[in-house]
Amino acid sequence: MTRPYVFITRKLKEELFAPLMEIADVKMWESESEAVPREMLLREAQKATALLTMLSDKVNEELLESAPNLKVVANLAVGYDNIDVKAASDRGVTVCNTPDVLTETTADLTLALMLATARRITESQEFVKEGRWQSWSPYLLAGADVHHKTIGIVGMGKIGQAVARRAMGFGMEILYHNRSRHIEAEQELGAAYRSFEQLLEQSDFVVCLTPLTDATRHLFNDDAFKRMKESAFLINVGRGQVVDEKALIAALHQNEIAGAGLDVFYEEPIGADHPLLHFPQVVTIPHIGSASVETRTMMIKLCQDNIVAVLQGNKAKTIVS
Ligand code: 8YV
Repeated sequence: MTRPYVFITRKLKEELFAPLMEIADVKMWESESEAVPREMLLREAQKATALLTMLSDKVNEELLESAPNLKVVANLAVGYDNIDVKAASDRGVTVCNTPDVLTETTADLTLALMLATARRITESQEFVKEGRWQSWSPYLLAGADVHHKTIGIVGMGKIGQAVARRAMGFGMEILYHNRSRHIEAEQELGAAYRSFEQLLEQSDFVVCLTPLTDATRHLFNDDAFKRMKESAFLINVGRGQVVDEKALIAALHQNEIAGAGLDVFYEEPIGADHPLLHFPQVVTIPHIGSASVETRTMMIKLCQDNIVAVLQGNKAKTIVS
């Protein structure tokens, strides 16, 4: 019997893949930082029994059509907006993601970004590095308090709840908006449900963690920014396309909001000439929500476990479809 063939779309630590290599032929794309070219991905998909993919790989009809042997796609992320899950399910291809293992790490980063934005940490570092710190003044780089303010979490899934737990430690009032209510979160975290509009109007920090779907694309539009307090900050650790970037830029120009902390962007990666980089009140980081060494290892292992399970005829641990 021929061994299954697994294609991994980035160069990852080979030593992590011993269990998979025992049962399958494994090939990795040679680069750690560059996405695999589309033609090559399509070529590899033709032979693949399993794919380990990144958010930058589009798993759509075109790819699935060219992959007759494909049984499982394991995406190295909790989000899977790069995958046409319905088209995969229709063909009997299992789609897996990496929930849970990245929850706490992503919540840590969310708090870090919120604090950095409110307290002007990156601006302060540039100030010191550029030798501009020559005297002290009472309002030097004075930012906004985080403690005891109101946080509004849009998307109260596991990461949203982990953010809320951290916010409790800062004495914050916690509001949330979600497709469905989370009675447990309300009881355990004292989080209060609000409509999206109420949340925007009442929060000092609006934290976007909602997945990208047709319903959430451009959720943050002109109207949303107009509803936010002029003193409020948008913190986006979810998906860039949930925010209409043109509307955000206009809102920042018109001081409709105080600033933004952004881990995600409409089109990634962004270049050094991106308009959002011109605002001192915007902190930008390169989609590193779950990027700790420990968590990346757990995400990779979970992808591998899922692939091994499917290849051995068992049920994968974390199935999307
Ligand atoms: C990842 C993410 O950092 O899991 C997700 O959905 O957006 C992040 O955790 C990254 O995109 C890895 O693919």
